[in-house]
Amino acid sequence: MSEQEKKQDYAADNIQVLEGLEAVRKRPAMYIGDVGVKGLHHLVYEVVDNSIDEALAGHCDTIDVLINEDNSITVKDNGRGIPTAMHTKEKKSALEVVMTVLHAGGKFDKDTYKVSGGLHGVGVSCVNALSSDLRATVHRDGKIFQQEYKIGVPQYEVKEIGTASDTGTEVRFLPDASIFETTVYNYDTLAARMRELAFLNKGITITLTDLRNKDEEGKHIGQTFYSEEGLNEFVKYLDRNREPLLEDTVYFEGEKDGIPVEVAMTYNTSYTENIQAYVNNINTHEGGTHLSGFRRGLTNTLKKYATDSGMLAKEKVEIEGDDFREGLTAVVSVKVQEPQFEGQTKTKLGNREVTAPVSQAVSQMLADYLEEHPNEAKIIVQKVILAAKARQAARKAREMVQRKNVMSGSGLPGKLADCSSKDPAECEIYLVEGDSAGGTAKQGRDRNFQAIMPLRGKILNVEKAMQHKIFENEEIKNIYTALGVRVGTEDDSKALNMEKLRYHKVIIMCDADVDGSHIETLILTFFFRYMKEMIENGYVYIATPPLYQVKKGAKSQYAWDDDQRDRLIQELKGSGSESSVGVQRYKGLGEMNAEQLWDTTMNPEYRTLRQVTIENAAECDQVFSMLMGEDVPPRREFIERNAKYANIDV
Ligand code: 0RA
Repeated sequence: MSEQEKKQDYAADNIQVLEGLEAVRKRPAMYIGDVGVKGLHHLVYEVVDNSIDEALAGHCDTIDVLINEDNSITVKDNGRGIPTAMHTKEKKSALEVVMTVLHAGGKFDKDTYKVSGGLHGVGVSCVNALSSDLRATVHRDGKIFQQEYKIGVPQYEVKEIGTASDTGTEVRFLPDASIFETTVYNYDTLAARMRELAFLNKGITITLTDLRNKDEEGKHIGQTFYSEEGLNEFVKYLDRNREPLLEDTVYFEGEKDGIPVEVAMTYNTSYTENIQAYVNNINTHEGGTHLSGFRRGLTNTLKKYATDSGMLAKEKVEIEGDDFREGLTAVVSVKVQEPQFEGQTKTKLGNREVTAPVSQAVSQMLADYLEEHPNEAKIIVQKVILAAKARQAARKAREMVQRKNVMSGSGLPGKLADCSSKDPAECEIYLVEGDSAGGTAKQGRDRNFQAIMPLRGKILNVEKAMQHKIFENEEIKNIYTALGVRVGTEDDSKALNMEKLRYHKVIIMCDADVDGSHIETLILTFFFRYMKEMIENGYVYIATPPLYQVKKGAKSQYAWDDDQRDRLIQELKGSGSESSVGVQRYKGLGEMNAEQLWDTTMNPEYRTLRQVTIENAAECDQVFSMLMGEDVPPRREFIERNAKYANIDV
């Protein structure tokens, strides 16, 4: 082949490649979920996952992630380096194939156990397609190789640029600003994921460095994540603000029926259950077969132990699966070759063959533990019995709520000002802090589709209360009744039955001050613990009332932050007439009249609603337990430092 022909051939191949990557650019959301903040961060996870795979194959122990000054990202590992030899079929360097062909990532190394991979498992070529610039550098065979790309298109053939005494891969990419709504990376979001990955894959050192900012001493912000004990430490980390019931965590690691299973669990004094289940390093929010396996193993083993111990007969209580999970914190992590993801958000594991191995692993680890720790075993059984008694009381309270619904007239709470529409898809309910603001909202609303329900003062802190107290609480009963939802479905006694849900937007509207933010957190905690499905379906929102009104004569405008306020003041000052500029700081919703509240906060044409999402479930649980739990000092510090929620992305 002549040089000329070679060039043409190369170009022809590239056209094919382009077709694949063009599809990614046309419909990016199909490949990475969305083009918002989430998708932007997903790019990093996708690249890091490749290095994690290399580490899981035993060839790499360090991964460095840098947020560069221009918001580009560098991911560097000390693995074998992506192969650079000519790929015979594709007639180009293997590196180029990996970087430019969709799903080509794992092709070259069939023997390694490849199970990592982002939720969408799309590979690094996707990241390449969505980057305005990307540079891959490989240290391998004593040499340094490099290739650069623009929106996935190679700018030159893979070239040798020097010699190397080490091996590894470095990928630096700049997300395409014409694709992503935002291109600014959030350090805390990346840190939470890197920490999680370090716990899930013990022995790997992951560093994160933010080169955009320096601290007072002129040093860049950064952290190193490393876990010697894996899930054992993960569980301790999740429970770091809770009071432990057991001294140690119960731990299992091994392979069952060819499926790697790792489990760690412990009990604390709280009433909440916190089980995080992972498949191939992905948090499966919706659970699935591995979680069923965990529950089965836990229930069977504890039930047998409790029965054999004679403690159950003495207390005359019937225990159920739920009772074993009060105050339980656990992490289950399995690796599955071909995971089937199902469910609303594709985070529910469907593979049937996974249940038995996990159940066996849990049974074995727990049976061993109980036998070796009779004192702790007794503490656990006592806790379970207490939970069973509380559950019976809670059921009675809950049945009262639901029976009342069926019996009395409309069955709706007296405080609810309902809307006229009965189509849930267009209906909204505002949960408003206080009766006075509730009154204003009732006057200001569009009654066709907006319902208002005032909540009195602080609602119950569900993090600290036992279950039956929660279902006896007036405000909480009102929320259930107004929404039209019930607890318990056919296959899960704790799941939320949303068949009769009356509104697809639940909007929490609180004062924009410290108290308001606390009440907002209380309500969110309640939704997170008892109506998580509402959040997962994207039905929960937070209203954003303005902080200031800037006035001059008859002209008035609103500002949501100090910068905006200052700009408005300048604008109005510059606008001719004699009268002076006045600024009003809204301390509460009550200071606005009905019209102002409608204009700024309730009118769908102008308002900004922040949708509540669960970004990082493990971290989220911790944030709520810290904000609302027993341990007051860290809560105060957290609220003072940061009135919003670290990982509940609103
Ligand atoms: C396939 C084969 C080999 C290495 C890799 C993939 C590899 C990929 C990535 C992605 C990021 N870091 C990586 N490190 C390695 C090597 C096969 C061999 O050397 O025999």
